Amino acid sequence: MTTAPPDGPRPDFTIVGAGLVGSLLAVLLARQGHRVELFERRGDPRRSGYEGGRSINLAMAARGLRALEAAGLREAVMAQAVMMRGRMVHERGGAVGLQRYGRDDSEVIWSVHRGRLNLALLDAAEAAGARLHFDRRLVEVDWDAGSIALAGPDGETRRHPAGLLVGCDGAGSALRAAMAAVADLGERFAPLDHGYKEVAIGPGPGGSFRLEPNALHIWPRDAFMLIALANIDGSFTGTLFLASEGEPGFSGLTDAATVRAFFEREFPDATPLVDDLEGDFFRHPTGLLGTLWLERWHLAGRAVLMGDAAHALVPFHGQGMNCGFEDALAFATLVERLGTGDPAALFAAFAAERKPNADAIARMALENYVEMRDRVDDPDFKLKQAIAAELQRRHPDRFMPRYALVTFSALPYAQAEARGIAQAAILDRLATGRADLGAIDWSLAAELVGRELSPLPASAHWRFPQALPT
Ligand code: FAD
Ligand code: E1W
Repeated sequence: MTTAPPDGPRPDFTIVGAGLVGSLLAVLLARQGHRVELFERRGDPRRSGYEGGRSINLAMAARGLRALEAAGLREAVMAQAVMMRGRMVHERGGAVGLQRYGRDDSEVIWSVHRGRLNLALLDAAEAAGARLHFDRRLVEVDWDAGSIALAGPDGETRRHPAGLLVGCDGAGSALRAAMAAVADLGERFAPLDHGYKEVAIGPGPGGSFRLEPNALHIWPRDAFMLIALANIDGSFTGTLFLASEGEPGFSGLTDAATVRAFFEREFPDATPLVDDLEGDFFRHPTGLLGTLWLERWHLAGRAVLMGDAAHALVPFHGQGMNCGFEDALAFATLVERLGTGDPAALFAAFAAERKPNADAIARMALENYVEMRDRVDDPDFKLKQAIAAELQRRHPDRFMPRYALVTFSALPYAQAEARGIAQAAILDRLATGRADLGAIDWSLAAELVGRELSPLPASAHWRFPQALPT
């Protein structure tokens, strides 16, 4: 229920949600000179701190960095990032090995602190002239009046005149719900039967790292897995991905002794590094995972969705934020090109460009879960990876591993997916019945690559200039 008439002038853009995507979009649009207002449900993290002081980190890849660069923030973010050269796989038997992600240090990803990244983006948005409103939760849109209602922490609701509405309010988007009340968005949420839990690994003596810092650690265990990413202070954030029900599952991990026994049995080398396993396990909520599919992202020139609000993904490719940042950059680029005179056309152009790509990364992220859990330590997988590396060396103009296309390049995700399918068929054909690289028929390989793969476009070869490693 609204209590007062709308206050304040009507902005050009009203962004709902000042998370990673909303705050980046505010920077990009405000820098173009647009009047931007940003409404965020939570308090200002610059005053109240973020996420209860927990360190949560994310893998930043080329697409994310490219968007940050456009916002003038690449250097500031990279100064606090930890380089990850590959996945460090901790096998059941205790064997540990680094599998490089790319060919060299121009093909790496970066562990960044979510809270600090958000702060940097909020500061930049304000500096660019965006108006930020915290403790303002979108509760209602009056489509006829063109106003929104926002609830404060005291429960009081205020109305504001809305500009073009952009929903960056995450997977549980309130703007999406308000749009769905007046139009069929073709929404479908496909829950994953697995959830996640974060556990903290503290720094060693003198801020040292108790695991190799420059890697993404993975303990793949077929039906579940643990991962850990480094923070610059020597700590790591670990995340357990596990079935919600069944054995083993979160539903069975109900007391301290069971949790400890599970960790000690499954992750004997990691468990002693978790300082307060039981505390973390029972204090931190179990996160839910799933894929959100929408047929429509926009409402007749009034409102548009992006980031998780439009396409929540499962996290197994580390691309949710990267994709959301790419959305924000694509939208800002279209605003620059088309202007705001015909918002329906602007929103339609945005959805036409981005939706096929978001759909593609959503599918690839789902596939990667299976790969991560039970393929990274499998001999057939390793042979195919080795063949792929050799094919790239022999045919760099046509063959690039799908992981590299997704993670290091700016090739649209849909094209990365399509090329990945063609490449997988070639790898299948070459690897079948072969035990090692020495047995591969390289002339057949050359023929298949020439026939099945067109030359890669320039966007696939795009790389960042080497940044300073931490
Ligand atoms: P959010 O970050 O969810 O931000 C939404 C914002 O909107 C929040 O600030 C929220 O408070 C606000 N909000 C919500 N409702 C309202 C309302 N009614 N009114 C006003 N404000 C509102 N991505 C990667 O690229 N790399 C990774 O390594 C990676 N790892 C991940 C690991 C896990 C376990 C998970 C779950 C996700 C991971 N992701 C990763 C995905 C990434 O977290 C998301 O894609 C990203 O946070 C999406 O940003 P967003 O701004 O769209 O949404
Ligand atoms: C990355 C949460 C998260 C983030 C990630 C990745 C994974 C598994 C997860 C995918 C990957 C970086 N991945 N890593 N190794 N092989 N594939 O590349 O971000 Cl669970």
